[in-house]
Amino acid sequence: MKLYFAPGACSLSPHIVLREAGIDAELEQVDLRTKKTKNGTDYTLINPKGQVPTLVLDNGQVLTEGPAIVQYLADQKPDSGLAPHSGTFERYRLQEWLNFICSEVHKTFGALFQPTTPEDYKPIAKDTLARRFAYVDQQLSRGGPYLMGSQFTVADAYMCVMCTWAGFMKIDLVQWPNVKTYAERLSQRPKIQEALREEGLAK
Ligand SMILES: N[C@@H](CCC(=O)N[C@@H](CS)C(=O)NCC(=O)O)C(=O)O
Repeated sequence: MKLYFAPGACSLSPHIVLREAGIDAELEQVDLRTKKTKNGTDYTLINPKGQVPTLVLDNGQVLTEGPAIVQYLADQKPDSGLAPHSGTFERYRLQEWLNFICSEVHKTFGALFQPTTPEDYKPIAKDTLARRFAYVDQQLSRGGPYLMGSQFTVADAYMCVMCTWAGFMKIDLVQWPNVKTYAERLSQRPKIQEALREEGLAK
């Protein structure tokens, strides 16, 4: 299978999951500005949305949308613990987290990365993000050390990317001590370090 990614983008989440699951996959970089892949292919022919991540399976199926991709990958290695088994209540809990991260955190950050976002909107987006991180902080204070409790799951891979983006946007996680400790814990995971190195985000 092949994962299309852009360094440091949300595609880092399935990249981490591939490594945590021990799945061998080819990675191809996409230039999100020109919509060309590293080998010069028009990326919109692969994913008409022009967004990363995209997973292309060996049978030719194309899967887009990060939360769907990470669950697909986790289900290839059901004993990895990366996702609770389908049909269990815990699986819906995982989906609750993935949806929260996608729609409430990821997409709010998205506006800050967009050069066309009016300056006036940026403090509003940062204020929304502060409330979202405060929620994560509160949840971690009640359980942890991971979002789903004792087990690292694909939701943590996704949230790890959001913590990285907080750094890019100079949002200091120290305001949310549980999130800060959590982000540090994630950054110690060897597979996360490997993925960050591969994308040029760490030495
Ligand atoms: N709904 C998609 C959104 C993916 C997304 O926002 N990707 C960004 C990078 S983090 C992107 O490709 N942006 C370029 C664009 O929208 O043209 C998902 O959850 O996978």
